[in-house]
Amino acid sequence: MACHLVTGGAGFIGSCYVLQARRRGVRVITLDKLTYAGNPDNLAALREDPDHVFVRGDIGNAELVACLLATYRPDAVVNFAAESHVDRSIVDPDAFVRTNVLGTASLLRVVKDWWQALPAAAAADFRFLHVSTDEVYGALQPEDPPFRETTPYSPNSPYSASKAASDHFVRAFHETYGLPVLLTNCSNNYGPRQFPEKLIPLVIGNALDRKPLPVYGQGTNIRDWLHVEDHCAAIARVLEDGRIGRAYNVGGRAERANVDVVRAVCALLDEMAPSAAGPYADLITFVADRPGHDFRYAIDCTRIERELGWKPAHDFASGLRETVRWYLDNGPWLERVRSGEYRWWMEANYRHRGAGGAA
Ligand code: NAD
Ligand code: TDX
Repeated sequence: MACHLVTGGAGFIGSCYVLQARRRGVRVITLDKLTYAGNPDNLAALREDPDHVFVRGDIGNAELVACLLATYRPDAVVNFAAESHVDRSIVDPDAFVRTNVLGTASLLRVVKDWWQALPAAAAADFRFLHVSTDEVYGALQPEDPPFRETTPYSPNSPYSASKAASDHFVRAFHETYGLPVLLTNCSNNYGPRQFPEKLIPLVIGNALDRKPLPVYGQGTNIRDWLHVEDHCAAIARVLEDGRIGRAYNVGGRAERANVDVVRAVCALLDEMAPSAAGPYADLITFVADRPGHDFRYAIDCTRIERELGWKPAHDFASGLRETVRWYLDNGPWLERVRSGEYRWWMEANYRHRGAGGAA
């Protein structure tokens, strides 16, 4: 039975990957620190599953990682663990350096030491897949072609700078030690179980509470949206047949201006959870912009389509509808993650923006 060590598997994308991998019959060891964004509820379906092991811990804990590798002898390490929110990286960049840069570098070193001691056949079959982002490429203007794997890195936020640094370490471990690495650079994900600091679930939660829906700047910034299930299917394809040392861009070919995404969410809520107080779009509030806000991201995913035959299965309209439905059907999940630390974050990020208190 194949076995994957999945870091950050209690987060939004990692949990989707873990659930998919278990459906494919892969044994999974999840290593997750359970930061504010990590949520064991995301893996509740696997509580009785003997082929899923959950370990709470830090990717930067070399002893723990070495012990997990020696105990479970995984065929692949899939590294999702990261601080992932751009606005938080503006408030506290150090945390991003600790996990995304130092944590990834430590993980690579421990994996490399273990991999070098494997018998030849196991060493040849092993893969280290690092999950990265399109944000490492910087920002596009409206007329620019989408990011390709050859686009030079030009990160603008502490978050994207830390992800770019981690990507460079991954490449360096391949060039220097021959570690069989793969990278994926993905666009904005959406879908069930996304922490509600990110645009789509934040808007759903605030709308249901009749709170302001904070849109940064003019709402004209563009993101390329990909359903999380499609992202995880792409990672599985890259692990199976990706060329060692290569990066694969993954995107949804679904560019949308932020304000249009927020309006689309409002229209779905008007239909599925109508409010006597009026249309949800009345709550849209333009607030102070994100410093250094990248204008546009767009992914050219020709390489993964041509080489590996991957294509997204969801279109944005139906994927968004299904996502809104999930949040409406999972009120207790949303309420639990919006208690505690979340309240502090909403106060810290939105009070000074002039939204009249978005939380
Ligand atoms: P998330 O914030 O929802 O989850 C991150 C997970 O990592 C959490 O479970 C957290 O507890 C865990 N974690 C954090 N620090 C850790 C550490 N030091 N050791 C072990 N676990 C730790 O993030 P996400 O949206 O699921 O993103 C997952 C990965 O995908 C990240 O690497 C991110 O950069 C990348 N990515 C995200 C998107 C997106 O749109 N969300 C797009 C492209 C790439
Ligand atoms: O309240 C908000 N209002 C708003 O207008 C928030 C939280 C966001 N925005 C804007 C900023 C972005 O242009 O919406 C867009 C999407 O914002 P986020 O959901 O914070 O995502 P983004 O900054 O684009 O980064 C995401 O995609 C790439 C993920 O968080 C990253 O982890 C991933 O690497």
